[in-house]
Amino acid sequence: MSISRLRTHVKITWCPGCGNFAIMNAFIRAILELEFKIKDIVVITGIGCHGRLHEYLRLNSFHTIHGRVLPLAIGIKLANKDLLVIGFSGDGDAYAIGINHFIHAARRNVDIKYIVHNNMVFGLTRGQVSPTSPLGLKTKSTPEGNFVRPINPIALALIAGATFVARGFTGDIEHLTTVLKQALLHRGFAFIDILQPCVTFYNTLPMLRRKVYKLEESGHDISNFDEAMDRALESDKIPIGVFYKVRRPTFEEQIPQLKGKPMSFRDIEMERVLKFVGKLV
Ligand SMILES: Cc1ncc(C[n+]2csc(CCOP(=O)(O)OP(=O)(O)O)c2C)c(N)n1
Ligand code: SF4
Ligand SMILES: [Mg+2]
Repeated sequence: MSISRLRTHVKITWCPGCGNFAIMNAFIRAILELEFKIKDIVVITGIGCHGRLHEYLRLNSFHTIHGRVLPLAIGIKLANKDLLVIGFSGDGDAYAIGINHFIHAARRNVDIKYIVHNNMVFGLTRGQVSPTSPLGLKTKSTPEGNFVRPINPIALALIAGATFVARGFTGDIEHLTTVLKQALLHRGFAFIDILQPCVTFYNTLPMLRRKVYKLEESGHDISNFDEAMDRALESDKIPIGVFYKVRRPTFEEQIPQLKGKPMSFRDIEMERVLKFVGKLV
């Protein structure tokens, strides 16, 4: 199957050169190379430039409100645990309004994949500061320079309990595809923060090209939590690749009621539902 089979005919409205193109192409390549059944995939997108992605993909999808990608993804996964559920957010979507969901999804180890397009600004609303904007960055909302320390999504995901934590870079599609494939194959909460330029409001590409290096070429042990945290806190250089991977029981595996057939394929026992509702009123 070629890349075009997974693309719709909807006209792409991203600015030419936007990092979103690389994320979409690497994602399609990962899906095709892993030969997943297309009918089993569900993509959820939030509000932001990244949130146009579902329109361009010929996949089951759900476009939700700003910051609520993870509640939707978790609900879909609990309703049908056989689906491959993949959420896409921007850095504003994920780390500002949606940050509570991020921490709890990681902590619970829900078996969903979470891909964050981190351009370090609010792109769609025309370039305001975001939780990952660096100190000093001048934006429309910080004309004197950002004075609030940025959060570190990789360290946060590790400390929250994510069982797969990685960073991608849109300047290296081959590498990004490999990282995405590993995330898609992981059983549990798989998180990838992807560094991408917003060429219109904050072009990070030259800086990123100077600073990134690949974890797998530096002897990093992905099973070692402390080592992963040390790498996550590096700032002079920017490591990309998988920081940490561990197998732990997923949220769904630990809920006895979810054993057996997916909930969405079960008959609804109306009598029991009414009895339960009756107890509440
Ligand atoms: C509840 C709510 N608050 C605020 C907004 C306005 N809004 C739309 S997109 C966005 C931020 C987009 O930034 P990001 O998530 O980083 O996505 P990007 O556009 O950079 O891909 C905001 C604040 C909204 N749509 N809904
Ligand atoms: S505004 Fe920025 S993030 Fe949005 S499409 Fe343009 S380059 Fe991409
Ligand atoms: Mg953004």
